[in-house]
Amino acid sequence: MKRIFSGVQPSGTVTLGNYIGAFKQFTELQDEYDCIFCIVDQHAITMPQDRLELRKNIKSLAALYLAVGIDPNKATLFIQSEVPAHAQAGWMMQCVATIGELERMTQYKDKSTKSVTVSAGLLTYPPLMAADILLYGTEIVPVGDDQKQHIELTRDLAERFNRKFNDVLTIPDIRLPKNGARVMSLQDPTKKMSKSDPNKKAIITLLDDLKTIEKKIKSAVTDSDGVVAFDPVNKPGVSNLLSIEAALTDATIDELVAKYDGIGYGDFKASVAKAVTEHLAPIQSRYAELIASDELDRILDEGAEKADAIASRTLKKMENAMGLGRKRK
Ligand code: ATP
Ligand code: LTN
Repeated sequence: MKRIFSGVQPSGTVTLGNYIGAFKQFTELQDEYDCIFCIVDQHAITMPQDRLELRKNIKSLAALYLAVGIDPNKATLFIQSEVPAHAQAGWMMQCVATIGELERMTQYKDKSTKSVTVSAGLLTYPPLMAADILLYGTEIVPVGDDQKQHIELTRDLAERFNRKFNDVLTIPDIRLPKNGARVMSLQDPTKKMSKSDPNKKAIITLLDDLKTIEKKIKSAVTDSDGVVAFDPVNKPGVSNLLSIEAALTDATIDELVAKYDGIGYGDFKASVAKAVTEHLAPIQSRYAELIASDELDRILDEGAEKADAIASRTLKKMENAMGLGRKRK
C-alpha cells in the first residue's frame, strides 16, 4: 500500500479552504492508501500563538479530522510535537537546505512582510515540513495549491540528501484536488482564504453556525455584470463560489454554469450557501459529540506511538548516512 502523509496547522479554526484543499482529499484517500495525518503544532509556533488558544486549537483540529470522516482504524492521526523525530530530522534538513532557497519561498515572503517581528522558524519552516514528509517514506502528499513550492523544495532536499550521503529517502509526489485547489477569500477573491485572516467575513470556518455561513456567502464580493460565468481572471468572486459548489457537490463547473444560466446573483448565492450548509451540518454534529468524549486522547496516544515507531527508524538511517553519533542498527 502506498504511503500518504499530510499535515494541517492548529493556527485557528479550519476553513472551507482547508476542507476542500486538504481534508476532503484525505477522506477520499484513506481506503486505498496507508495514510498518516498530522496536527503540525511545531509549524504553528513559527507565528505568535496564545498558549491556551493553541492547546484548544490542537484538540479542536483533532476532533475535526475525525468529524470530517477520518477513520482511526484506517489512518494514523497524531500531534507533531509528540514525536521527537520531527524536530531532530528537521534540524538535519535545515543543514541540507540553503538560506537562499528558503528566502525564495513565497509563504515566507508573504508572512514575513506582514509581521513586525519575524521568527527564525518562519524561515526554516520548509525543512521541518520536508522532515515531516520524508520520515514516513511518503509517496504522495495531498495538499492545496499554496503548498506546491514547499513540496518541490522537499523533493529537492531529499534528492540532495540521497546524493550527498546515502540513498535513504523516498521522493514524494504532490496531489492536488480537482476543484478548489485554491479557495479564495470571500471579501477579496484575489487572495486565498486563510485561517489566520483577521477579517472573519472573508472566511468560512467549519464551525461557523449555519446562519452565519449563509450571511457570509450572501455578502461575498462579486462583480457588477450579473452573469454567472466561470472566469477566474475577470470574475474571481463568482468563479470562487462556483468552484466551492463544484468541490462540495461533485458537479462539474460546466454543469453549474448551465444550472445558473439566466439566474441573478441573489439566487445564485443562496443556492451556493445551501450546498455549503447542507454539507457542513452533519460534520458539525459529529464534531460536537467528539469534542466532548474521551475517545480523542486515546486515538492521539495510539497515533503518536505508531508514528514514532516509523519515524525513529528513518531517523536512525538518516543519522547513519550523515555520520552523526555512533553507528547504530
Ligand atoms: P494559515 O492562515 O495559518 O497559514 P492556512 O489556512 O493557510 O493557515 P494550513 O494549515 O497552512 O492553512 O493548510 C492546511 C492545508 O489546507 C494545506 O494542505 C493547504 O494547502 C490547504 N489550504 C489552505 N488554504 C487553502 C485554500 N484557500 N484553498 C485550498 N486549500 C487550502
Ligand atoms: N506547511 C503546511 C502544513 C504542513 C504539511 C506538512 C503539509 C506541515 N507539514 C507535511 C503536508 C505535509 C501548510 O502550511 N499548509
